[in-house]
Amino acid sequence: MIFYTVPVSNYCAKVELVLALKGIDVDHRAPLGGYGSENYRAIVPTGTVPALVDDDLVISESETINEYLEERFPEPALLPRNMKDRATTRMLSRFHDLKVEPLIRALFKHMAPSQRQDHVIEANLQELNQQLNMLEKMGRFAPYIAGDKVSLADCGFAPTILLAAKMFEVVDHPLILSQKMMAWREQISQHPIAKPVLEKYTLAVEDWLRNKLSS
Ligand SMILES: N[C@@H](CCC(=O)N[C@@H](CS)C(=O)NCC(=O)O)C(=O)O
Repeated sequence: MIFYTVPVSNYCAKVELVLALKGIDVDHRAPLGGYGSENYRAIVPTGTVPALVDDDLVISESETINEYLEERFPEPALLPRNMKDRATTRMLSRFHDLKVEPLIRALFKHMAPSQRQDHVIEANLQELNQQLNMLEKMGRFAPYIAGDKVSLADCGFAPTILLAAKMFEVVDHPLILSQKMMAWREQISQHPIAKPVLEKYTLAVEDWLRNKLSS
């Protein structure tokens, strides 16, 4: 399988976590000509990363890729066996993609001091805190988001919260997480398989932020 990825993408890190947790070996490739390029679109029509090629199958969208990996490599399971718990886990993962991540993505351009607008950063931070409060009510945090085992839901939130914390730190509006969220963050960042993936992702984020700050 070929996995198209770029190091700084939190959506790619979301899939990287699943690959690592399931012990799946893939051929990592950077999108030829960069994402969005004509060359890359000839292989992956959406032009986005992450993307996965498995023989004649070409899929983009991190959630679809992770669900496919879960079906193709069922063990270790990253969705609960119980149908209702599985539905809840999927809801949490969708909540990440639709409600939380876009608030962070909207601030990417504000990392460059020349384009920074404090009121936008403050508004998004406030909205993020509200969404994280909601997440706490919907999740179990026992200690992982959906329960006692790492699940697909953790794989989206772990890189995005890491990225958000670094971004808000450099713009002097620290992201203050609740005790529950902090305990979860500690747990996932110390997970023996997730840890090296998240450490590698941290370096990519720090590098990206250094570039943004000097632009
Ligand atoms: N919803 C997509 C989002 C992926 C995404 O936005 N990827 C970015 C890089 S982090 C990208 O490819 N951007 C290029 C574009 O949107 O054309 C997913 O879950 O995979």
